Amino acid sequence: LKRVADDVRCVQEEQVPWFPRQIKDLDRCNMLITKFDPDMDQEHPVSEAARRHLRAGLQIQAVSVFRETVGDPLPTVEYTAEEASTWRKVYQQLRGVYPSLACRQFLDGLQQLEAECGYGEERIPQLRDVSAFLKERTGFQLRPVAGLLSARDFLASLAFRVFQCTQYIRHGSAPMHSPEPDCCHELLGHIPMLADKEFAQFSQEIGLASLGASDEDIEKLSTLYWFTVEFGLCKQGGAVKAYGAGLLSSYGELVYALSNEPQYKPFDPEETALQPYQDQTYQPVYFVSESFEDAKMKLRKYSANIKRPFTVRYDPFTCSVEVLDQP
Ligand code: HBI
Ligand code: FE
Repeated sequence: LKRVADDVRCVQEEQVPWFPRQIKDLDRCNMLITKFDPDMDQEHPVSEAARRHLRAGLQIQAVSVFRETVGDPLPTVEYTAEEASTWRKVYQQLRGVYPSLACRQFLDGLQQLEAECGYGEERIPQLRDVSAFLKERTGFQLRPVAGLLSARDFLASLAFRVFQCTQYIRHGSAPMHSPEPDCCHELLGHIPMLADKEFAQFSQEIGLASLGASDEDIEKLSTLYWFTVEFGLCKQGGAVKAYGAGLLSSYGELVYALSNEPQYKPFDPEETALQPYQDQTYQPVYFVSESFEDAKMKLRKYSANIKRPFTVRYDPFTCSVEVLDQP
């Protein structure tokens, strides 16, 4: 009888997609989705330097597969004068509108980064310094990545407070737009928010909810991620402010999102998870949270309803995920 029970158990376990249990398992979470091929796309030219970084990124990734841990020092990149000038343009333009359009948590984070981590228009911050800064604030660390990852791999890393981060910069001919994540998007959009404790926990919880989830649930979590972490708005002091990285790293969409044009809906995970989205132009609809705390509570409730034959618990002492059978 016991053998039969064991067999049944094995069959059940096989239905669960593989997921990382320890932080070093993230070296296997590196499935790149190449939506954008710099050699094919005429509309979004990539500078020779960016191409070099893309290639370097790919090498970094190939090397990291064989590394024991994600904690190795991040490579330092020497950016060209043209790249530094792109950064300056992006920084100057966005910095000017942040005080009126970005949420308080973002402004606090950015101010700390400017005071303590070399943020400014003069140079592109190095991921190594930024990672050390974040580690002290919220326990998040960065890992270099060569481009868009599969949603499953990207979300899984968040469960371990690891943020997979591109290191190359967008082409200088279109400083206000990038079809793929680049370091302007990561450093200006994501990093200041990841320095906030509440937001860091919110991000980790999306990651934990994704571990071993079905493809369908990954799709929903990915959509939730899109409308919160990337394009989220929240209420603050009687006004609506931006906290999404896709907004905070794109001048045009940031201004548009906080104008009267787009439609607003209250953030409700059940509904938000089903909202179709596209990544080619501005969003027609944005979801507004009452506060981060509110978004986090709602997401937690949503995650608890995702059907998995087990529950996961993160152990910060060992940086690993404990898997507990559902009673
Ligand atoms: N990959 N490198 C990278 N950066 C992201 O921000 C990212 C990703 N893959 C998927 C993704 N974001 C989201 O669209 C969600 O699907 C998780
Ligand atoms: Fe992003």
